[in-house]
Amino acid sequence: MYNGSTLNIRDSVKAYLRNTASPYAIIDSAKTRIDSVTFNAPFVFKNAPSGTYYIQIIHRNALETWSKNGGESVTNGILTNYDFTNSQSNAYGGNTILTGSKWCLFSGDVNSDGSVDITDVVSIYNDAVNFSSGYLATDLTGDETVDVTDLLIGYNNSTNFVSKVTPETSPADIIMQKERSGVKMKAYKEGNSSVVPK
Ligand SMILES: [Ca+2]
Ligand SMILES: [Ca+2]
Repeated sequence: MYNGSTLNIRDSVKAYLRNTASPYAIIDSAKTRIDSVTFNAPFVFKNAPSGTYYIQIIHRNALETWSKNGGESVTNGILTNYDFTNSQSNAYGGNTILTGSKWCLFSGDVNSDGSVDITDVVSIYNDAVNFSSGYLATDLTGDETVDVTDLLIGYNNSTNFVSKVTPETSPADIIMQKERSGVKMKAYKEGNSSVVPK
């Protein structure tokens, strides 16, 4: 959505407050819109007692991303601002990508399964060839049309086997996820449509 200076759309984003200890229970949630110029997404958590939590970010086509290791201090009923953009280390596992001067969430997890892989790319491709438009998960750039620009972003992230890194994922999970993405990519290239719909 970031075009190097602003966001193409004031898009809605959801945040969950998660306990900092396993099993990282969900304590509260809030929804807001990200300002396209200031990149602020002010959240107010009304239910959670003040304390230290992970902030988990969910967006229609961004990769699920959590705040940095250790959790953040959140006060009940008070605006919470957390900046992912100024440092890679503000995302759990450093799982963000530098675009211009901003650290951005990875884009392209169209089906919200925690990784950007060929399944997402095929969805974007299908909407691109149909000239789909509107508020769609496959519109990665946020310009309300699905075209080759969206496809390239998704494709690049899929070839890098981008997948979520959270307190719930172990290094072994990440390796497994990358292997699964690789197997799906290989099957797709071999024309095995039972693994990946065409
Ligand atoms: Ca996906
Ligand atoms: Ca687009």
